Amino acid sequence: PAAPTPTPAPSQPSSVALTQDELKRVAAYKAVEFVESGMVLGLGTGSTAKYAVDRIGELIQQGKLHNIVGIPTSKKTHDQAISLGIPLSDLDTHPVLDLAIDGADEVDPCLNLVKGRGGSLLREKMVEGACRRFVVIVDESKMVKWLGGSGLAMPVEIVPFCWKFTAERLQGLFGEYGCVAKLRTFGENCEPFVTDNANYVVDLYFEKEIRDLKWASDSILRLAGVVEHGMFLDMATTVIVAGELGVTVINK
Ligand code: ABF
Repeated sequence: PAAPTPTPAPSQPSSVALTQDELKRVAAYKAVEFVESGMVLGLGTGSTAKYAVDRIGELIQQGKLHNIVGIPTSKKTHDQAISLGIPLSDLDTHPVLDLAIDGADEVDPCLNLVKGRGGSLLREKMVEGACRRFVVIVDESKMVKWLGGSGLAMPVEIVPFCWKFTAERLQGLFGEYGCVAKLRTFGENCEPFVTDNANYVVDLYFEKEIRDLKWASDSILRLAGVVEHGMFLDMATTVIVAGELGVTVINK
């Protein structure tokens, strides 16, 4: 993709540093400018996407957007959208979406993504894989040289049955990349984190870059026990990055 120059964030004096939350909001509001009345919209999950969903709800309430149908990517976003009065549907009824807006955990220079640190990767991949345009909204901290390069997790959703076996096989696949696989847990008792689809998540950590992402994707998906992974390859059509110098819109 081309490397456009950022446009200054609206109504912000250049000397005032925006917080990370404010950057997320700036990116989200910019993405909502692409929303038009009558669209079927994929509604993302996470703290950045939340701003976009709030904004869509606000524009509907103000009568500035009409006949919107939202398809949420998680139970949490479903509840948020309901509370805002956004009409909802599902992929069975609307198998093709006009636009989806969602956050990401990492974006590489080719606009490949890591998603799913929020735990909603399966529904996100189903919904965002069904849309004509997928707009990703991030603050500049999410931009990486290579997927996994932030040192944070690459999530894989797996079935709970014999999860250790699946985690070990995942780790084994990427031995030469210094991969460590950890079951995602929460709370003092380290209970397994359970997704909206009643599955577990194994987080993969890499020491070295995997250059052949297609091979990595195919290898993970071939393992019985794996439901889906958080690499979103060649799916984003636009990435909106909010940073200290302003907002950059990168089109694929
Ligand atoms: C979702 O929210 C996920 O795919 C990703 O894990 C996360 C990003 O969260 P945040 O916007 O809170 O950083 O889009």
